[in-house]
Amino acid sequence: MHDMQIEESIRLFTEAQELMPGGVNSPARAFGAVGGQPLFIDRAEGATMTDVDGNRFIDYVLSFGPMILGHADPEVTRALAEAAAKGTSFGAPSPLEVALTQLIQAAMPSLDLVRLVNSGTEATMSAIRLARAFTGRDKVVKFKGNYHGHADVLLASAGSGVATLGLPDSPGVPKHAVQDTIVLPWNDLEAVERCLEAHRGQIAAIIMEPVTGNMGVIPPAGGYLEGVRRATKACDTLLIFDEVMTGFRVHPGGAQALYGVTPDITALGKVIGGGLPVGAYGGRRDIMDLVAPVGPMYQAGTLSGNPLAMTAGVVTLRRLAEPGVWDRIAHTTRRVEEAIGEAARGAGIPVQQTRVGTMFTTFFTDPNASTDPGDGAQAVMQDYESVAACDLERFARFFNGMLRGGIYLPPSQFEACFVSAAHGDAEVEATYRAACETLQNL
Ligand code: KE4
Repeated sequence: MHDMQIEESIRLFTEAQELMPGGVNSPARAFGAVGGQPLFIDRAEGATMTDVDGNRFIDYVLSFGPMILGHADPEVTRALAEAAAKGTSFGAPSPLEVALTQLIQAAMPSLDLVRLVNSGTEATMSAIRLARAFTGRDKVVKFKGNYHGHADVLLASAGSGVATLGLPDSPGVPKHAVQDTIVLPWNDLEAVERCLEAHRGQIAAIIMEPVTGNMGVIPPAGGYLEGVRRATKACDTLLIFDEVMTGFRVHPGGAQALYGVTPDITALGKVIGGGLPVGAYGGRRDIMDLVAPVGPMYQAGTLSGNPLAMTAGVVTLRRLAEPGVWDRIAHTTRRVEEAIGEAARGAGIPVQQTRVGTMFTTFFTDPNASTDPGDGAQAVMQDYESVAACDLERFARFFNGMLRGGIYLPPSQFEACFVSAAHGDAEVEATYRAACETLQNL
């Protein structure tokens, strides 16, 4: 394992810390949970990123999901250059917004109408406002370990960066902003049923990551999504799927296609912008008709639907819709998971692996540890507590060993790994070798 030379990153990080809080523009990049300092990236191409000191990495962060075709995809890059030459923002509608929305609806027919915005946070914040407007109710339910961006109403026991930073309720979020936000354990249908009963007629919506990514990848327990759908329908509470991460990642049609459960509203982001700032929310026409200018629910945005993000999104979604493209990425994802699993077994390191579609996580916990004394049942990663109980120190050593081995993983046990169309045999092999070297010296 070569020791990396990161002098230029060190110099830049020193400068950056005098300019930006923590020297980063998102805490998820801060390496807070793994030690060391963030590396400053100079360029990225295909499955790789190269930092300012010339260190090259196979990338499984992929901008925390968006870069599903790989970095600097030639077709995306060419299309962006052509689009930029035609103007970058009009403050007026463009045909590209129609094209992207058609591609979203083709993949997710439950979105009768779609509103494009500029981030996943905007998408989920607007979805909550819409649900409250439609139902006339104020209470919302979210789940511990689920992260939906940083809107006040949802920044309660969030996952992702907040969980990693151990700040379940962020300072600056006034009590009244979250007084109607109920936080339940995820993957616990009885908890949902009890809550809906206790607050009968008061809950506007339940919002969830249908497959979590912000406490690592955790699929829903069997029947969970169906049960939540049934329970919400029975009391006219809307179901919001936050598919900002799972959209086009767990299935070409998102978790709603994978599990056959249709939400009332869906939030999207990441992949649909192909690496440019984007978000979207959409759903049943009778609900979306409340959104201004058709209805009274106000939401707006200077750069919403801007031509560059639309261009990158259109090229990305069109490519994903080509026969075999998405399946090949999912196949490579399975091979990467198998490679890491084989290396862990070879090193005698207990891990629990999860994978759904093109995203996966390696949890540093003993899969043979019983969840109930005496029954020897496998420890199943099912909720926030099971992730928080992982050996986070061992994860940090794994992260740093893989980094030295040329593999760039998300710097937290509470994040998901992503694979792209640009990852192939060479990347799987290199990942296997780095995992063997790292895990044997863990
Ligand atoms: P953005 O506002 O970051 O575009 O999206 C917020 C969001 C909403 N919903 C889900 C399910 C999400 O995963 C996210 C953002 N994900 C994090 C990664 N865990 C983005 C990384 C970061 O915050 O830097």
